[in-house]
Amino acid sequence: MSTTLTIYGVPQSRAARCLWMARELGLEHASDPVHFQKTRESSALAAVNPNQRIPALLDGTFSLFESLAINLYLAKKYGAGTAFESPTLEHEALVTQWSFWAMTEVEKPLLGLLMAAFGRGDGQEAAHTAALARPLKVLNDHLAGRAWLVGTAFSTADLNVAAVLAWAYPAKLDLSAWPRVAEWLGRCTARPAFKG
Ligand SMILES: N[C@@H](CCC(=O)N[C@@H](CS)C(=O)NCC(=O)O)C(=O)O
Repeated sequence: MSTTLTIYGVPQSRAARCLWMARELGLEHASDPVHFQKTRESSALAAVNPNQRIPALLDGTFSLFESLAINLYLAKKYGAGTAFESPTLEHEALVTQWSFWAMTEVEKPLLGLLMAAFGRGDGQEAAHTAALARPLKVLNDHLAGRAWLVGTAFSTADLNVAAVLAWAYPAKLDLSAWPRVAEWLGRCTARPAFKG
């Protein structure tokens, strides 16, 4: 499919989430690989995202920021006829629920562990690990008897949550207490579009 999409941000950043979605949908897109240490130096990025953070998306004249919001938009606009199209309002609501959940319940403490793994911890690693126990139990319980978060196929809910939770690997978070989460995350990250 020919598109006018530009995704801003190096793959070694939250832009990876949107690059993953773009690959899942087979979207042609340009990349402006703004580095996360140089976001303030890019006037092109500032024009698209006044927060001067990556990722950001430009689709024609439409601009959007927030990694998971970008993925919800890409799925809705370009995912018709694929597993990324929500068949019902309720399915779509659950996709939104899990996406917000990943950002509000998981991302911050996991980022704390990720920074620690790269030698830039805040000394609160025990608290971050403890904070993750509650959402990881919720996810582990939810995955009992189901392969995917919403419906019967890999969806934007899986992609958005896994894209956040994949930090568990470089953060060296031991997921063995939540085996269904570990297996599900393995299934998500085994997808060719993730590896790409
Ligand atoms: N909630 C935002 C967070 C964006 C964000 O903080 N991105 C980082 C890179 S992963 C960044 O741009 N850092 C540079 C800066 O904050 O100036 C999203 O998910 O898109």
